[in-house]
Amino acid sequence: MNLRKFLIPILSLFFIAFSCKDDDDGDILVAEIRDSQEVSDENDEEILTYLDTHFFNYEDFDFADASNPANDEFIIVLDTISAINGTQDKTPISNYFNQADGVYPRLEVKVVDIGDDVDYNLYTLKIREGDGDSINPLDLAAVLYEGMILDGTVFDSQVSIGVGQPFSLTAVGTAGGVVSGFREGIIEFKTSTGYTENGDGSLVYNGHGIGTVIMPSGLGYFASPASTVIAQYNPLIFNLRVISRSNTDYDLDGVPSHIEHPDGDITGEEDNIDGDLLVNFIDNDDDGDGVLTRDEVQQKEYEDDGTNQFMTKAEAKAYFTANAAADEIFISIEAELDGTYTLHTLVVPSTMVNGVSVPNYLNSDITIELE
Ligand SMILES: [Ca+2]
Ligand SMILES: [Ca+2]
Ligand SMILES: [Ca+2]
Ligand SMILES: [Ca+2]
Repeated sequence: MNLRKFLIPILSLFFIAFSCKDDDDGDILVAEIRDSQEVSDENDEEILTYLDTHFFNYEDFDFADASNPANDEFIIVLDTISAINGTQDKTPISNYFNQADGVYPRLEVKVVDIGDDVDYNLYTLKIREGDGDSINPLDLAAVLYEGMILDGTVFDSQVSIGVGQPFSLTAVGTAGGVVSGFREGIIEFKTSTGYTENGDGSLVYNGHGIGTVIMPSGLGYFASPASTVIAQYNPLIFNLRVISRSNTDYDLDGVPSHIEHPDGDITGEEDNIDGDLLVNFIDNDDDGDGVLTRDEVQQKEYEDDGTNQFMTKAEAKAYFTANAAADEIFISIEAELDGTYTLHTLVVPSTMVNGVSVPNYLNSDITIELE
């Protein structure tokens, strides 16, 4: 299963609006889409109540040593605090608000703006942030997850990285994309550091981010649920294990998208250097100087250290660390079919402008074309 079928079908909003007929006189009744702010406020109340009345299986996780390999097999289980099922002495999730820096578990709330003038509260329960790489909203991400509504009914889950992964985190609400709350939750975590193979062919990921994200319907499916389990305006919960990330390069200029937008947003002047209609990560000439970005940088690849082929990712990474030029940045390490690895880098020449080093592909005064 994957999230592709849980996209926000924008067109269906219009379909719903015209699909209800009045049997009496044949007039078309328009099923009104509710006000986003009103629903957001209502959802926030529901979520806060949930956080006060639910706990997770914190006794199964070693918080004293988060990197303990035993934690790599931890699966989050959420349940209701109640006398009936004998869990009235459990600690509610809401207790983990306002933890001191670095103390886990921790419950965080961030305000997400999706451009409709509503401030959506997204709640993230971090059990372990993750020991691997940070994730940028423009990345692809591979994630294990379980999606449910507040009463605990599961509408989707993925327990192994397979078909449909990794997700494009950028393509919100379009083919291959995810709901915006899913993306905004994922980027709060870091990836695994690797994996170990069990004898039976299954994998255990190591050091991955583990947690739960709870979102109002405005960051989920709002009025157009993509599953019969989900009602209109239902908040959503995703239990997450964040496994890996990979680069995108939507404008094929050789510069990975996450480097073109290190802060992940596309709202600042720095996100559209030449001020045209295209933000940097979809603009093949970022500074508008007539020289394509791919000609102002130089893509390089290494298959060996000068003598021996790279037989592990670690070898290729170590070679980069020891040998990269000052203006050379790491792009990726690619596994080849013959079991070796290829290191991809990018040379990004820069020029000092008012005491600041600016890449030439972002500086229209410099038009040097590289080989
Ligand atoms: Ca690019
Ligand atoms: Ca531009
Ligand atoms: Ca240029
Ligand atoms: Ca330039």
